[in-house]
Amino acid sequence: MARPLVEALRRRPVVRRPVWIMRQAGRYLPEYRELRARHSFQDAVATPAVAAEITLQPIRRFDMDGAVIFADIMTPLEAMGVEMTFDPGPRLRPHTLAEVAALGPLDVGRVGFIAETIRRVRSDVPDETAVIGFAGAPLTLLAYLVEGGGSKDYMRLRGELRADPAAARAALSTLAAAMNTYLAMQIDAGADVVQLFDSWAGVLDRESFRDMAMPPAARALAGLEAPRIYFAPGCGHTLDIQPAVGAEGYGVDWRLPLAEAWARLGDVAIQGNVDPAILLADPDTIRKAVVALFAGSAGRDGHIVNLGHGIDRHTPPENVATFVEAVRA
Ligand code: 1CP
Repeated sequence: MARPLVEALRRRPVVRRPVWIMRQAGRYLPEYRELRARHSFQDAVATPAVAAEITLQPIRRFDMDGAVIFADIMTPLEAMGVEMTFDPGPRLRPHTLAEVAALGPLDVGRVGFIAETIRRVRSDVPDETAVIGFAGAPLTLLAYLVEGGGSKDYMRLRGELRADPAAARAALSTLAAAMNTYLAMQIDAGADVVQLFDSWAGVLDRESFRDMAMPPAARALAGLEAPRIYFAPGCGHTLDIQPAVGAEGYGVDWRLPLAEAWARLGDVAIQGNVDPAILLADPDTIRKAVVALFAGSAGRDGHIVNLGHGIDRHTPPENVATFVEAVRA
């Protein structure tokens, strides 16, 4: 049967405009916090019954059009031998570019729990709900590996890219090959759509983005047999060149109006772009933001409603309900 999220990515007319929210499975939900009190983040991800349950929590509450698998962009790197903890974001030993380039290929047997979670979710969600697999884009994964965790401005990463572009390309190419294998495995297991998160590529200038973020992202997405979304927040300055990564759809943040972002991207599907802060406001403000969003996509097929970045952990769940109801109305 036709899944609205898949149809929108193909830029076909939809029976209802699809909506889901990045980070919809997570800390703003009391039922998530309750489960996390009994399982560490990594145990929850590696236990398909728990990960599938967390994936389904927002679907049961809000009937989203997409169910994003509960895992982290760093999960496949653990299977490649990179040790880390979560507090709440990833913490690891800073790696050199040469160490990253030398990481082994991804052994899909070591991420079999992800395939099992996908199979469980696919069999439990309504037929019209799309299962969304995902991976981190090579540049963003390299950012965490080089810095040893999240960072304000990714200075160390940017310094390494400038100092040794050839070594950086080798590291990015190892990560691109591994993520391509990882995404193909998720599609084999039943993911209907995949998203590549390039969360920190926006720290790069336009030429570095074209040179260092886009080619490995294109390799990570190449040849996959499901519609693909590429999401690089903070990248208004690169929207016009992004379609060369070869995805069907592009996520955009809230910094530009949807119509302006779409004009820069051209003839592709678009996902976004409500400011997550809107969901901290009152119901009327939320409804008005949805009306404004729809006005910005007037007459074009290929819009997936989402926020411009992940949902804030302080968001009241009833505001998410108001948002989804406004989209459906
Ligand atoms: O319970 C907890 O304390 C763990 C918090 C948490 C959660 C719920 C982390 C640690 N990761 C996740 C799940 C997660 N991460 C999902 C699946 C659930 C869903 O989307 O509903 C996804 C798709 C991600 C992706 C992810 N992880 C991104 C890309 C999206 C984005 O926000 O740009 C990034 C950058 C990460 C790194 C990460 N992992 C966790 C945190 C808190 C962070 C970001 C903060 C940091 O860099 O320190």
